[in-house]
Order: sequence, then C-alpha cells, then structure tokens
Amino acid sequence: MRASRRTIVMLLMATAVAGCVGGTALRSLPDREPSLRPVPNPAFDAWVEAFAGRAAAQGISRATIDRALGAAGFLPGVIERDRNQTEFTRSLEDYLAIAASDERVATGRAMLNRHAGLLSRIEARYGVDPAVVVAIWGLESRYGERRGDISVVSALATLAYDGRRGAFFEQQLVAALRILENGDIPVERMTGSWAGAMGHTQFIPTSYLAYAVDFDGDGRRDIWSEDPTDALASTAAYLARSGWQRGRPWGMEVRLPTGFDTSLAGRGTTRSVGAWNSLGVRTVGGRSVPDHGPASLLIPSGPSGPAFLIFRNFTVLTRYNNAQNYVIGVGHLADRIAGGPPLAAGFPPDAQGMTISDRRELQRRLTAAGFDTGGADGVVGPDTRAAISAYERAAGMPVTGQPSMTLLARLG
Ligand SMILES: [Ca+2]
Repeated sequence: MRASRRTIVMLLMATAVAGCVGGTALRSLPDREPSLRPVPNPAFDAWVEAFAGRAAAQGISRATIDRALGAAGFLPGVIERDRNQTEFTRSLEDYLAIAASDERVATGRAMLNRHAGLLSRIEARYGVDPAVVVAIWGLESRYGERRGDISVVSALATLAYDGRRGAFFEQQLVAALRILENGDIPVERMTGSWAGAMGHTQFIPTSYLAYAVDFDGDGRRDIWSEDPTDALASTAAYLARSGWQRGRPWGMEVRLPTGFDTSLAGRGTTRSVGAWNSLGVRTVGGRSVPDHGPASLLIPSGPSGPAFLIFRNFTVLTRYNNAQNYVIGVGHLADRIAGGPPLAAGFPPDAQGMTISDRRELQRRLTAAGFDTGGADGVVGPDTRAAISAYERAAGMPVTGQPSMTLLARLG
C-alpha cells in the first residue's frame, strides 16, 4: 500500500517504546538506503574507543569487544530516523486501517494455519493465545518479511554516540555485546531495525537477554533466522513473564448506553465487569459482558466511536509496547486473525467532516484522474497530500494539499 508508506513510517515511529520497538512491519522503507551505509567519522571512532573501555569494565571480553566494534560504523541515516520520529500520532481509525488491513488479516490467518503445530506447542508451554503471537509478529515485522538488515551494533553505537537518548542506547549496546558473547548469533548476522530492534518480533537487546528462549533446542536463541520458532516462542515467553492470563481476552468491543458518563473511561479507572454491566455496558451483540476480571473502558475516538472494555492482558501487552493504539491494534488484529469480525462501531468523521469511506473515495478519484495516491486505504499521508496539491495546481486552484468534501464533490 504505497499510499500509506510515509504515513506508516511516522505512525509507528511515534509509538512509545517499552520492551520492543513496535512497528518495523508498518515501515516500508527500503531496508538499506544509501544513508544507512557507514561513513567515516573520527569523533565516532574516538567514542567507540572510550566505550570499549566501559564495556570491558562491565565484563564483556576483549575478544567480543574487538570483533563487534571492529566492524561498527557510523550510520548518519539512523540519526536522521531518530530525529524524524517525534510529534506524530495517528488516530486509532488510521492506525487500524493499516495495522489490521484486510491483507494483514488474511496473511495472519494463513500464518496461523501454517504454523499451527508450533503455535499450539508454544501455547501449551506459555499459555498465550496463538492469534496474539501471530498478531504481534504481523505488526512487528509483517510476519517476518521485514526483520531489518541494519547492523545492530553499528545502529546502537551511532545512537549512543549521538547522545539524544545516549544512556538508553549505550545500555542496549552493552546488551548486544552480551548476546554476541553468549554465542547466540555472530556479529554479521545480528541485524535489525535502525533502532536496534531485532528479528521477527523486534526484540531490543535487553528484552532479548531477559526473555528470549531456545524453543527448538539447538542451543541458540535465534530470533533472526528465517525459521520463526525461537522468535515466536520468545514473544510468548515475554508475555507470560509479564503476567499473561491464559484463556483470557485482551479486551473486547462493547456498546455503551445512551447518556453514558464518559468520564468513567480511561486506563486509570478499573471496575468489575459486574459494575460495568450495571452501568449498562453490553457486548456489541447486546448481551451482558462476560466476566474476564477487572476491566477499564476505552473510548479512543470519543463517544461516537468504538468503545472497548480492556482486561489484565491489555496491560500485559503494554509491556511490549506502551502505545494504546499499538495494543488495540495487536488485540483487534488477533481477534480478526482468529476469525472475528471487523469493529461493529464506525468512527466519527474527521476534522474535515470526512469518513474513511469518503477519504478512500477521494483517493480513488484522484488516482483515476491521473494523480496517483498510491492506493486507497483511506489514510491521508504525504502521497495523498502530494496528489491533492498536484491536482489543485493543475486545476488552477489554491494549493492546500488538504482533503475536503468539496474536493471530493469536484472530482465526482
Ligand atoms: Ca534455537
């Protein structure tokens, strides 16, 4: 979906990071752009030398330090990405349009089938629903397609040297050296995203050290290989260690009664399901909500959008990535992969008064008129804005790059 390429980059870069850097999967930049090649930088080299001393002081062997850092280079493209990731949040509607697109749901269902045996062995050991593991896989690396091929040592060294979040990345770099020292992976195979997230489910090095498992029993915790066995089991192990409750849902879409007091919404307010039922909260099918333990209510798009009751497993997923949209994205994608329906509630119109169908129709009409939006996913990103601007210019209109119902009508 070309329409949303850059949109997606910003969308996921904006997510907060807990255990993993969510979203390589929703990033479709070519994995190795010219700017991701190392360039000479004497100040970086001096930093690396000083770091080597600090790593040795933390117990990393000289041999590992020399082998790993000998090959490390300064990657300006990594810094560029780090700088460009802030100040951009997407609405839940846009997020879900991408995260739980028909394509991602269909591939997820195929993966659930293909790896059914493995996933049920993982479930037997860790108690995590296979569809949830597959959904995380789908969001993190598009089911293994985009695991990232940037040198993790170089990326982390660049970010630690750069210093914007220097202490965090230096800690990750030391953890990466420990992984190398353990012999789980040779340095040339230790690749990942620009931010050092590795493998099928994008573990950062400290999460790897804490949670990765050798599920296939070959003596190495290999989350990088084509075979996702260790990576998927490690993801389940991570959730299990974070308190995953076997057999319980992350949350569910619910219906609120007319006049519901929306000040009760938010992760800070937790009540029993019985209390929510007494307040008139119902399943989308109109029944009492089944008791899955204490619950909070989320209405991320306001009272006219979808509402969710979330349970303990929602909080467990925040350990993986704390962004609310990410967790709802994982949960909803998992539900869809398991055969569930799309959300029952629609989303309210956006600030331009347009629904997602309006935005999709606008993209289709622009593309048909020769102004390619690169797809029609209803998510207005840079490609769609550029197409609108080009259309406005060609039509002699003021160039705004803004979608609107007027423009939609004009294109009809
Ligand atoms: Ca293994």
